[in-house]
Amino acid sequence: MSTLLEQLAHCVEFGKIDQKSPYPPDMKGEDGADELTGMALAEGIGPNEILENSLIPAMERVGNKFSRNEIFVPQMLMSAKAMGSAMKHLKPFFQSGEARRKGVFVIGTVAGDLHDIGKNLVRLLLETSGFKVINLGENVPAEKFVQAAKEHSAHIVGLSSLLTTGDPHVEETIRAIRSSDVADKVKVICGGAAMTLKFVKACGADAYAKDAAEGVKLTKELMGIVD
Ligand code: B1M
Repeated sequence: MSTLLEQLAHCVEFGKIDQKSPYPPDMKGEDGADELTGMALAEGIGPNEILENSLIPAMERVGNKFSRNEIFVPQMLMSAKAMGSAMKHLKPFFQSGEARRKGVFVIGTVAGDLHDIGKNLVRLLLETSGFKVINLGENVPAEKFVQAAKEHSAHIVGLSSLLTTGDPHVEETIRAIRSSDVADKVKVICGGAAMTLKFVKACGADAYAKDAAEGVKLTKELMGIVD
């Protein structure tokens, strides 16, 4: 892997947002995720490679350290901010896809959950693939998913959930969709660290996506789209 991608991963792992950011103290004055992502792109490293080989593995390491109580919420937040400053550079590449619309996808993070990085990646990739995406944001109550699906004549509703405490909200949201008058019009896809195929199937979802690329693939499959 290029040294630049390793440096970038280090910045995300340790929460170094940009050169001006005083945190972490031992990296004061050094380039951060902001500058390094710009440099990586200028060197011709592709946005997907930056994401898959640097940013996502770095966030995984952050999660593992948090699980082992080696870091706490403030450090996790700095990492999320560093990831955000990198994503700012990648976004235009993902958005430059064709404008044609293949279908309408309503997406949100379930009630009680504020994690948005993965959900926003799924959204970007869907948009690049030609879908119109209605982003409901985070901490979205069940009835808001149903209301948006109706209002926008959605083909797919996507739930993102990273907390196991979100399981009852996933269940409740799918139940609300299945008992509404859009029940036979929409398919439901779930994803996020707290989800498993077994759980989402038991809740009545149509599919579970382990990552953003699979989310797009399954969306196309459920809608019968052949590229
Ligand atoms: Co939180 N957090 N967090 N956190 N956080 C996790 C999820 C955790 C697994 C960390 C850990 O313990 N190892 C853990 C949950 C444990 C559990 O429930 N079993 C956890 C916890 C406990 C918490 C708090 C409760 C901590 C506390 O306060 N004590 C708290 C909850 C706040 C709340 O939501 N109410 C909290 C807070 C935070 C921050 C705010 C600090 C920050 C989020 C910032 C933000 O999102 N803007 C944060 C972060 C950064 C993480 C980790 C480290 C990284 C998440 C991330 O962005 N990953 C995370 C550990 C981990 O997941 N390994 C953790 C990168 C992202 C690209 O991946 O989101 O998985 P991900 O998305 C992927 C796939 O999952 C999939 O595609 C994406 C791209 O490939 N996907 C979908 C996601 N949604 C999809 C939807 C689809 C399809 C695919 O279709 C609709």
